[in-house]
Amino acid sequence: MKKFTSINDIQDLEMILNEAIQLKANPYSFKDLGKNKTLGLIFMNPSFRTRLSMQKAALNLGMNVIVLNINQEGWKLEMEDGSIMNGDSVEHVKDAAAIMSVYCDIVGIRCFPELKSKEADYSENVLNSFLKYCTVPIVSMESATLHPLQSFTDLMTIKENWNKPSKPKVVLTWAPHIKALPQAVPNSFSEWMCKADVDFVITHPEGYELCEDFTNGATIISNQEEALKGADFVYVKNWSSYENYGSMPEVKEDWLLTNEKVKGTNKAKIMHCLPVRRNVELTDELLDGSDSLILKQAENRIYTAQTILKKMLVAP
Ligand code: AN0
Ligand code: CP
Repeated sequence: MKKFTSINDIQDLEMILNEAIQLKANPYSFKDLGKNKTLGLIFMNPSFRTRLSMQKAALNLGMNVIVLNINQEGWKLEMEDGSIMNGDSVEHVKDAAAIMSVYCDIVGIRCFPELKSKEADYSENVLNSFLKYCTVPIVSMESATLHPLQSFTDLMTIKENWNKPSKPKVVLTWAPHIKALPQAVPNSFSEWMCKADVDFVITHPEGYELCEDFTNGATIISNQEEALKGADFVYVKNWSSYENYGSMPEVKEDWLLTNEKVKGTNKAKIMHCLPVRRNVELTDELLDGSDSLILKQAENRIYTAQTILKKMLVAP
């Protein structure tokens, strides 16, 4: 596997899900595969789970790991080809990516959107520059528009927690937040759910429509109560507006999910990628309740990362 930047890099979804489940049962079964191989992680934004689960996954495979928080510890990167670098930026991505490829056998990159220009963010300029100039496999650790490691994990967690022959109903619901957040997690979740064997519904307030490139195939219901009816899994996430890019249009109704609202579901399991602002995005009662899958999702981040790294080690 040369890159993992979206579901389009997966050939057989069912097969890779089973591979992750097998690795979870036997995490050290490939502990020599990564001997003398190095994973290099570049973070342009904060991270807790992605950083630690990638490291843990690499260690389980016997790899070495090096990490650079580039915005705090590295030189400011220039992304534009042919630019005259007489401004803020000190190092061109062309050089940085080429050098990472000498030091590392696999490179991970986290590059959030700036949420200023839709065109700039949705062009995935940063991720694409690394793809262009790195000569080793690249893993997205959340880019401007997608978070494929998270969605792979979410689907794995749904599969593990569903044992009926019928398709589960999965609802993605918008949640309140105090800051404008990227659309990467819901875009990516939607893209994966539309390809998975589930009935997928999205619900959000007016003004929070996601980019149709990723929601194609989903049922969109604007009334949250209606959307939640009979849900088996409820995935909670805030995102900022795509249309009025990066803004937070006013929401009059109460979108915070509560125990009361969950009563209309089919005893739904509650999911969130984390980090979560407790009692702003999701209540303590749901996060800490017996139907919460949040810790299982965080745990599974190890095994989906390990599956992707393993594929890159076996056939780079
Ligand atoms: C990020 C986001 O919403 O994309 C990362 C989530 C995994 N969350 C925040 O910035 C709080
Ligand atoms: N879910 C997730 O990607 O968490 P971090 O932002 O902490 O890595």
